[in-house]
Amino acid sequence: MTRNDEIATLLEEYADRIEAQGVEYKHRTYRRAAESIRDSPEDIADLAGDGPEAVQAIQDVGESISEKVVEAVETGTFEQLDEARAELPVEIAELTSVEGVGPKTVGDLYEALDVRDLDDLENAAREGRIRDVSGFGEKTEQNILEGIEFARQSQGRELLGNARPVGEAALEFFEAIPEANRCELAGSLRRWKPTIGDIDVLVGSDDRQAVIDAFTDWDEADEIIEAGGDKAAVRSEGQRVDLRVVVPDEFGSALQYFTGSKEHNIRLRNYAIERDLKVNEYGVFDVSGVEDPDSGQRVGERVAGKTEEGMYDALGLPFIEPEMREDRGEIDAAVNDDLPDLLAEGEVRGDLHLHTEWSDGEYTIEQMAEAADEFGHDYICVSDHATGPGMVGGVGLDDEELREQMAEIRDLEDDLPVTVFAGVEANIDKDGAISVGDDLLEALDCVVASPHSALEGDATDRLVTAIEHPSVDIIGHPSGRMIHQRPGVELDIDAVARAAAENDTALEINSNPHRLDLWGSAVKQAVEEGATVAIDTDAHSPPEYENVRYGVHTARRGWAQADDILNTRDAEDVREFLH
Ligand code: DGT
Ligand code: CA
Ligand code: CA
Ligand code: ZN
Repeated sequence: MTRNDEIATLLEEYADRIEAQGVEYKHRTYRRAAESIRDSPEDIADLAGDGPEAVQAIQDVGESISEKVVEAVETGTFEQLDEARAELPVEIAELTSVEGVGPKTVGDLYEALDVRDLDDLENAAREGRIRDVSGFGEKTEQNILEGIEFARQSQGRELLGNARPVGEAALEFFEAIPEANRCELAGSLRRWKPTIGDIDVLVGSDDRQAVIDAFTDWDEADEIIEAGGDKAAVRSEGQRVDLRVVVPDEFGSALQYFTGSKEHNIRLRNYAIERDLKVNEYGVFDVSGVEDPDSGQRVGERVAGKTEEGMYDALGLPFIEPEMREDRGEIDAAVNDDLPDLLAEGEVRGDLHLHTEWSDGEYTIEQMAEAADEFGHDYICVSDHATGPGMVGGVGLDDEELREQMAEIRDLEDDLPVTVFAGVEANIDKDGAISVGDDLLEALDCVVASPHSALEGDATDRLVTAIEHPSVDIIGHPSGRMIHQRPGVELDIDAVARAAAENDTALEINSNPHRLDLWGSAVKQAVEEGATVAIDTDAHSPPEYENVRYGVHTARRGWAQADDILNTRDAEDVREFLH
């Protein structure tokens, strides 16, 4: 976590705790301040060093919050937070990680049943005590039980968006060590899985000890879990980082082995055996005919191992990109020389789903357009929330406001550094209807329609209905899942993708690391059915444009090529698709 994240997290914890205690409104002020601090490019510790007034330069941070921030930067906490923790001694983060359990619920269940942590909550639900608390019922109790199971399953795995920066910091560290001859991320992080069990780093070196010693001295290592021989593990930002050091000559074979997936490696090994070759973390060996007289095992001449390309080449295969190594047919495709030419990071030219201060974003249309230009995009679509099912707290715009916004975009258009499509993120209701008037949908350049409510059960028909609406261009975050929070709706992806292909409606890969929706296997199905895919960030602030890489690598996990992706096209071709 950066310092800004740490401070924001403390303010959010405080907001949760006062909300749990029944304090109205004030918690929102804290949440807004937390969000601004998290998004601010200024280092909060630097500002705090100059005193509370300097901290107030950040949007939404007033006098009282600025003082708490200074105290938090100096001491790691602040007085009122400590008091709130003492008054309500519950594991608030753990409890609110359960879908459907918010701070209010935590407060109520603490008062009524002395629920303090996840175990208490689970016991209370299993014993049927929650249904008797005023305001709760049997259905809520059942939902809480399901939510607990989901929260527990996801415990211990980190979001890709949190793990990637830690892995990259480790990589940068090893790149600066003279004894490290080569280094790469491996494991699920190199395959860009949506969640990461641990971070694997591989270093090639002739001086293992020097590399391990340096690693245990790494500034970002908060705890040394183990160290010795050819491996070490430390904890950084709460995440386990596994290091393995191999001799440079075995770097390629070790990288291939430790990238996984295990399933890919097993299939590759079996493929090799049929060809009298043996694959392991030390290389590819030709074992045709050679038998060790003592052990009876076949040992052979080493034919590859220095590079990963050399490994696949020795097996007669083209290089298989890490994102594809999930045993989803990639070895057959390689054998048939039928591997896709995967989309690359630089090929995405615009972002078609983002928010401004008109709804729940924090920045103006101009600011988002300028930031997009700086990021390297040619176009954006402003897709603020419409009112309707799933929109709480007056976030969404009604049709009149959307018309005003469209007029403003038309007005600004010529002075903006990128093409700006006037759009909306409309809601798909439980029957598939769209929460904006048809004539307005028709007038807008781009309509993103997304599910935000009733996110359970099968929603295939509902999405197909939305896809068939003549004005809908993109289905945003199709399943509505939130990783670690809720599974989202069930979908027959093939049916959804077929409808999308037939109706020229794009399916989104939402690049927000909490969503990654659609995900790899679903993207693969969508692409096979001929659907067009849009990779969007759903940015609410400029730094979130950077998340597009998570979408790109998710697309690669789905075997997508540049032609499959709507926003690899130029602005004119996108406009034509939107028509
Ligand atoms: P994770 O950490 O749970 O997100 O997933 P991975 O894929 O990073 O798994 P991890 O860290 O346990 O191991 C890294 C890689 O090492 C894994 O992708 C493949 C390889 N590996 C580990 N254990 C085995 C094994 O028992 N058999 C084979 N063939 N490969 C293994
Ligand atoms: Ca791993
Ligand atoms: Ca590992
Ligand atoms: Zn949305």
